[in-house]
Parts: sequence; C-alpha cells; structure tokens
Amino acid sequence: MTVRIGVIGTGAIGRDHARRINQVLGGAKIVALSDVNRASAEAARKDFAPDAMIFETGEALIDSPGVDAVLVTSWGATHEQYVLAVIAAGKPCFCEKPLATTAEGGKRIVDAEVAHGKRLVQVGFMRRYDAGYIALKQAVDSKIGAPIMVHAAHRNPAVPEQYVTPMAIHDTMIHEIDVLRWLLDDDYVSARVLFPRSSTRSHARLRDPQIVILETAKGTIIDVEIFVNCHYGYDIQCQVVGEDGIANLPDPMAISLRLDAKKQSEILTDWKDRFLASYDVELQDFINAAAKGTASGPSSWDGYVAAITSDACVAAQESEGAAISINLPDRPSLYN
Ligand code: NAI
Ligand code: ISE
Repeated sequence: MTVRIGVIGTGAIGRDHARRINQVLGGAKIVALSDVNRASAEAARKDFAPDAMIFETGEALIDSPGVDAVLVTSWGATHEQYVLAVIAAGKPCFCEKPLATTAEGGKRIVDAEVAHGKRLVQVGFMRRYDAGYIALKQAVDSKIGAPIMVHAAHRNPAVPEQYVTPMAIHDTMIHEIDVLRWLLDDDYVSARVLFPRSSTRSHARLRDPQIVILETAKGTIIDVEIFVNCHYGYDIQCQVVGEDGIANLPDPMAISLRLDAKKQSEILTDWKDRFLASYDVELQDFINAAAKGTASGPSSWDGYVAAITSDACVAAQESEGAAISINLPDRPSLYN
C-alpha cells in the first residue's frame, strides 16, 4: 500500500519532510499540500511533489478522501487545531513539535485521541530515533548503573530577531524535555532556571544563555544549558553520570584533520544536518504505522507532558531562581 500524505505548512521543515517522503523513504507519496502562503506550497510542489494538489485550507486537505495521513508542519500555534481535525477525520497524523503551545491544548488532543480509542498521532521528537541517543540509552540502561545526574547543552549558532526568552523553552529545549524523559525512563517533578549575564549577541527580549535545572521523580538532577546565539555551531551535548560510570552522547561523525599546525574537526551549523538520519527514521516509522491506520513513536501523551513541563520551565524563567513544581495527571491506558 502507498500511504497518500498531505502536508500542512510548507516552510523549512515541511518542505524537507516532503522531500524525504518523495525522494528517500518508501511506502508513501505526497499527494496534497497546503500553506497560508500559497506561493510556499507552489514552490514545494515544484521542487519536491510535482503530482500534489494544493488545498486552500488545511481543513479541506484533512477532509479530502484522497489523503490517507497528514503531516502538520505549520507554525506551532496552529498545530492543535489541525491535529484535532485530523483525529476527528480518523486519520494518522504526524505533528512537528510542539504538539500544542499550552498544556490545555495538549490535554484536548489527548482527550480526543483517547475518545477515538486508538493511537493516531506521532509527535516530531526525532531525537528518540537518533543513533547516538539510542546508543546512549543502551549504555544508561545496562552499563553505567543508575543515573544520578545529567549535564546537557543545546546550542544554536544564531536565531532570528523575533526569537524571545520563552522560546528557548518551548521551541528549543522542548527536545531535551522529551528525550531526557525517554532516556531516563522518568518524569520531572520540578524546574528552576538560572540566568548568567546575557551574551553580547543577545537583545532586550532574549536572555541568552540560560540554564534549566530539572529534578526527576527518581531524584536525578539534570542541568541543560540553552545557548541560542553561541555563534560557533549547532552543538548538542549530553552526559549521563551513573552510579558506576559516565556515558556521553557521541558527536556526529567528522573527519579529523591535522592541518596548518592544528588538529581540527568540523562542527555542524544546522539542525537539518545534525538530525538528518533521525528525521528519515522517524518518518519511515510514521509511514509504516500509518499504513496500518495507526501511529507509534512519541505520542500525544509525550507531547502533552512536554507542554506541561515547558509551561513550568517558562514559569521558572519568571520566578527569579525559585523551583516550580511539575504535577502530571494520570496517564490514560492508551499510552501504556
Ligand atoms: P517555517 O516558518 O519555515 O514554516 C512554517 C510554514 O507554515 C510557513 O510556510 C507558514 O506560511 C505556514 N503556516 C503558518 N500558519 C499556517 C496555517 N495556519 N496553516 C497552514 N500553513 C501555515 O517554520 P519551520 O521552521 O518549518 O517550523 C515549522 C514547525 O516545525 C514548528 O512547529 C517548529 O517548531 C517545527 N520544527 C521542528 C524541528 C525539529 O527539529 N523537529 C526543526 C524545525 C522546526
Ligand atoms: C528549531 O525549531 C528546532 O527544532 C531545532 O532542533 C532547535 O535546535 C532550534 O532551537 C529550534 O528553533
């Protein structure tokens, strides 16, 4: 079976996912595109999906009988409305992070999926599919003893002018929020945020860098440095300190040079390259599950928990270093 996929939001990642579905992966085809900026959908069709129909609205795309499954890759604030519509249509849905921009929105999606009675939604937390994180999880599960601390860093070379302090949490650190829960098989109970002096590349509405400290139910303490104007590259670091040893996330493969009296190796600068292979694997997983009318991988529940945690971290940004509690509701059995 070829899964006929529609894409809502044909910006940077929507186009990249359309490319990988039509040119790299198997079992699916992009048949429909929609974007509030029609020119963007037309450009995506020209470059990656010449046979796709363009729909004036996301809702019309979702309801089309020619579309079996939907990718939601529009701006974060629009995800909830589309994911709810896809669930109402009973179709599998891949939604880029964030699932919803508020915890209430995440809950509405979980409630709708539970009422439907079967998983339909996969959230775009691609790090769970990254070979480095999978190897790190194997070491955490079986080699270094029980985890005690995690030191992590999420560094972007630069961000656009409209990027402001809370976005460091719900746009950027949301990846650590999800992947560290999965890595440790644990949930968060509190968050604190510390701000050193801002770097000179920051501006009035962006305090950068910052350190988020999360405590888990099992008592692990996690520090995550978020530095979105670090200038030197796109750099994702993660070190887990266990009872018996330490495990580090491997850096991406890079040629090591001895040149001009220096030892050098390249650091990537773009998230698209850093997680290239993981995006391929996550979307193939989506296609395989969609062919069976369901979804696997990171769930609506994971997206909802990430939203609850993000809200707590943003509250912690505003609380002058005080800890903010994170209280999770009971997990519906659909997500066990
Ligand atoms: P973008 O700004 O390049 O593209 C978004 C597109 O959505 C634009 O073409 C815009 O016109 C369209 N759009 C906005 N509102 C719409 C609506 N109501 N209906 C239909 N189309 C609409 O943004 P980008 O970087 O592609 O990000 C999109 C989403 O993907 C965001 O939620 C972002 O957080 C997520 N993302 C995830 C990444 C990952 O590593 N998993 C990496 C980059 C982005
Ligand atoms: C972007 O939306 C992503 O998801 C990237 O992975 C992240 O590094 C970046 O900070 C976000 O803006």
